[in-house]
Amino acid sequence: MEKEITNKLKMKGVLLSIIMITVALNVFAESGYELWMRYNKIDDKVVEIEYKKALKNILISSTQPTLNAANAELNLAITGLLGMKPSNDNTLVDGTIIIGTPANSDIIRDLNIASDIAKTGEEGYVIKSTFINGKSCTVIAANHEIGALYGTFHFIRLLQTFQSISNLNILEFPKLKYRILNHWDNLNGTIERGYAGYTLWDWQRLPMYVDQRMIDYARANASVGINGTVLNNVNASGKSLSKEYLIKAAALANAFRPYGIKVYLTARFSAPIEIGYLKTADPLDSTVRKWWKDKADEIYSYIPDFGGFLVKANSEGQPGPQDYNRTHADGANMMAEALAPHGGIVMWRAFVYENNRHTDRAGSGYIEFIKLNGKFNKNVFVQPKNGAIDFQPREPFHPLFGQMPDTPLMPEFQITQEYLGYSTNLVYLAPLFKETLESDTYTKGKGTTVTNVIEDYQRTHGMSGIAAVPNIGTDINWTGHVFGQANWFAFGMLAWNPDYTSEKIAKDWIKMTFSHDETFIKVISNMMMQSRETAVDMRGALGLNHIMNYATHYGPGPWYKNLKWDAIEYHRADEFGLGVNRTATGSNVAGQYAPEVAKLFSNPETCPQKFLLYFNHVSWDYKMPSGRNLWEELVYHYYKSVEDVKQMEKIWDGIEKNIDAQRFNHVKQLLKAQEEEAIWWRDGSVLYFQTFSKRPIPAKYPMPEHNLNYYKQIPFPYDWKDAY
Ligand code: BDP
Repeated sequence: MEKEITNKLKMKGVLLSIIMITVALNVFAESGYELWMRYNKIDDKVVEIEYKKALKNILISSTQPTLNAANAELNLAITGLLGMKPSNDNTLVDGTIIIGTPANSDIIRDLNIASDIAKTGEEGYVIKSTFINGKSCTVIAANHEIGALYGTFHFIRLLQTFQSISNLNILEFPKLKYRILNHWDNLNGTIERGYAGYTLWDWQRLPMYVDQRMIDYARANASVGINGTVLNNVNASGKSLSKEYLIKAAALANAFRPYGIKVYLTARFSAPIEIGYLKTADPLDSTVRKWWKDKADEIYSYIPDFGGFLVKANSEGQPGPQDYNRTHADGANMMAEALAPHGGIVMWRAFVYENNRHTDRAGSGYIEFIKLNGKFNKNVFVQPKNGAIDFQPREPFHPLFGQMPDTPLMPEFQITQEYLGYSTNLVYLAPLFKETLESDTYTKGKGTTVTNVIEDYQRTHGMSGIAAVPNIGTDINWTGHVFGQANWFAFGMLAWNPDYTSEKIAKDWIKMTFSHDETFIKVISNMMMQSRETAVDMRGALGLNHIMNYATHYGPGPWYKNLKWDAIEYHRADEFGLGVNRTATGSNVAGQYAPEVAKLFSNPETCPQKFLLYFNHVSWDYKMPSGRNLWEELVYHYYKSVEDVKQMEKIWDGIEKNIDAQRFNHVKQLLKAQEEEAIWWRDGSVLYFQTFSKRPIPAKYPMPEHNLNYYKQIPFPYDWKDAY
């Protein structure tokens, strides 16, 4: 009996310690909700000592809401990072951080930094280490409060990445004026091509209830300088412009305002008919024009700093001015006129193509818009996607960049991974964004990059901008895949300054999100940098694109055929070879680029390998620089992608000790799913293209386990459209 009791007690002891261990582990478990604004206690003594001296007191010059937000954020950061709450009073002590503008702070006004501040414009800032009355201080100063908030976030980033803050002399301002997220959120709560849950906007409880999550969303955006958000899908419902929804949108605008984020809406072109009960939406009809003017006035009565409209017109079935034989410019200018008195802008999308077969979709946007250069009102942006087809894993830059000098262009990127394995796949997108931004358009001679082109509109038109479709939803970690957060972060950083490097952004993000361990940073940033190439290899290297499953855009579908759309138009495989002839002997999309670029792309010998099959139909025997022929090269890339995903899994297994179990397991499971998708793509695609090439898969590779039919029939894991 006694023995039994002892045993029971022993068991209890074991149980208790198991429970204690679990509790201890859970303390470190992290959901990812904090994003990169994760202010965990610093574990480096040297850094901690420096920071403790420099971060004793925060002095803000007024209680204006944006400065309050800066104050609250810095308090939160210091308290978390140092485990010590700073004081918040007007006494100058050693280690005071002063945040404000010359207009509301005597201290800042009296400092000799007016000329520096003057250089920072509407949203920039200065961060300076200095002595005031013999006390060592850090000053975060700007022309406007929003600059001070951005400066505060920059300062916090320095702390999170363990930079020295004892001798700061920073002057920053954004390179682009409009830095916008285009949410594809529907009023029913779903998100088009969103893979991280449902919409953040709680239409049911707005405007009475504004969740804390709205503030955290605004903090995250402000921390990387994003200054605008389009709330609703480009495939819009007219209802978004009804009074009922405008009042709700106004509540969001109020929540975002202190963080410098303006609200925009997608305007459905036929809204005057649907919610205004007019007979027409003809942009040259005076009643329609008046309707938009009145609508704009109404919107501004609820949201005084409303940003403007985003419009998808005459594209994929959306209504537009061409329904009335008017041009895109007619449509855009009508809306621009309504918004102009209030300072609003129109972002008119150039993503248009005929849904017919036998036209090369890659050329449609250019054909439609090039003739409209200079025909738009002053407050209109034309918005092409980064590439001419869609948000593919890899496309050359859109030919409109550099060729519409008289109409500002605002490129649109996709952060959500519509064609990149959703939030199941680890794909770091900064290299994709940079690839477009750094492309040489040659439109004003060699070295006219897309970045130069879009930045230059600031000089010529007083406006410049960049936009992206985000990957944000109601998932606890916001983006579904914790690594998806890096893409939101990277877009913001590049929107602020397109010259930042992908490596630097990745490394900062890793430090802020995971760990300061040097080996960890090195292996994980290398893995991230490689991940985009892997994503491309997986889905068709060498310039292939748009050969995914037609309906879901997940998994392979180079075999797809229906009445409107055949995948073969995107790859043109035949017995001779592979690739789409877009040179002068084909659809001549290459000819839409500057002559130097057209020449480069039109010759397989000079065309960058990564775009080879985008522009050229090339023989299966074509000798690639690697010494392999085209068939072998294609097979090589498909096989490499699977190996690379396995390598990512190995790397991830190796860092288990560096991070919490929750995020470790989260990524581990997703990498496994990514491996399965890579095998599906590889085996399905190789077997399919083999039916044309009639060449063997080199014997060194493992053969596909099943026949082609098997891969064609693998069902998509979950198709939301069918899931009612
Ligand atoms: C395509 C998407 C579609 C979007 C469209 C767009 O498949 O859902 O509505 O782009 O950007 O990539 O308008």
